[in-house]
Amino acid sequence: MELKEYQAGSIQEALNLVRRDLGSDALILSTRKLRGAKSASGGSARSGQELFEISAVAGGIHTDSGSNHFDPSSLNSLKSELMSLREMIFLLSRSAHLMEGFRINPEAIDLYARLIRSGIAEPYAQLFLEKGGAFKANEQTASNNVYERVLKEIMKVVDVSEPFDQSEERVVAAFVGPTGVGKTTTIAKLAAELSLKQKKTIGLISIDNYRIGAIEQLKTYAGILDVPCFPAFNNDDLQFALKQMKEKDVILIDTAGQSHYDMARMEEMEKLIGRDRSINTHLLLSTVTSELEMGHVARNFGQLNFSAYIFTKTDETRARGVIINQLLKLRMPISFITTGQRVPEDISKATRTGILRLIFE
Ligand SMILES: Nc1nc2c(ncn2[C@@H]2O[C@H](COP(=O)(O)OP(=O)(O)OP(=O)(O)O)[C@@H](O)[C@H]2O)c(=O)[nH]1
Ligand SMILES: [Mg+2]
Repeated sequence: MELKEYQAGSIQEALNLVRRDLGSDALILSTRKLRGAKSASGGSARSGQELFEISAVAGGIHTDSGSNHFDPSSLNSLKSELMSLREMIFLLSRSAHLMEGFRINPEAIDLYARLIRSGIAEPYAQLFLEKGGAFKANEQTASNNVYERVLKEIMKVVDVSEPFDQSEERVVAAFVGPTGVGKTTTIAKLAAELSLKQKKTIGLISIDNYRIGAIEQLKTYAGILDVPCFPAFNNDDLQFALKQMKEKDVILIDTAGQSHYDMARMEEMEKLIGRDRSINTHLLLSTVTSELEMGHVARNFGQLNFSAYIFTKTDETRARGVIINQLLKLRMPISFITTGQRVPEDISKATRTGILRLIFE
């Protein structure tokens, strides 16, 4: 793998040089503005003018098995936010404003690529860079500071909640969301954590009128933890179960997964749990869901008056920036993050720094 450097009087010209020499599969390793330097590689800049430098390698390095003798471990030492030339030209062509920002501070390109790679949507990535001062000329020498400031801006949109910590009163929490997002598994993880580690007394309720034997999964966990588990098919059942377990510290209510487009079922669920202010409802969103669909899920489940998000299956994607996209669409605190299938290990209480680490490490 041969690293090559290209210099020209504008980013676009430098990109053209890369494309001409290495083809459109080239990978951009770094971009920077050289002050007062002279063009050294045939670029069009003259002395005293702005000069931009791009370091790039030929593309296709991770698909070829041996013919180019590329050692994959050496890629790790390079920046993780590599961008293909094709991607970069595509992104730049979409926004003159972005192009201008990169002209002022070419190093912002690496940061932008990093945000995009992490799953943060383009307009939001641009917004965070702007807010973090990444497009200001006098910031260009302090790229670490810019990175930190951008992270701080992202952190500002993250709120967290701690539903089970401080309360003296009984906490009743319901878990809602589309099918298969991990509601029952998350309840099992929480029940184990709360009962075994925090020594709280727990009760479980399952509201699922749609599937035969739906309660069995929850009952199995209840049996292992030796906690009571009640089925509830209607409001009377629910009130009965809540009464039976009035001495418990925490009641966790499992619900049937449902399509967010099935508004009839949404209304049924609203009557059961959405109107009762003593129930804290958590909406579970799988991070594997597309940004667009996640937005629809949250909007339609909004009818249930949920008060926190739980993002699940964060182990199944590297584009965890969808969490930030969702917060920008509908701001709501995050209570928990789940990170795998293991019960009870794979769950963490949401913290602002933990979430940033999850997205950017
Ligand atoms: N990789 C991964 N899998 C998970 C996670 N949480 C749950 N799962 C898996 O997702 C699948 C569905 O989990 P459930 O807990 O049954 O999901 P649910 O939301 O209760 O499903 P329904 O009740 O059918 O709507 C199971 O195979 C779980 O092991 C997670 O954080 N990561
Ligand atoms: Mg379930």
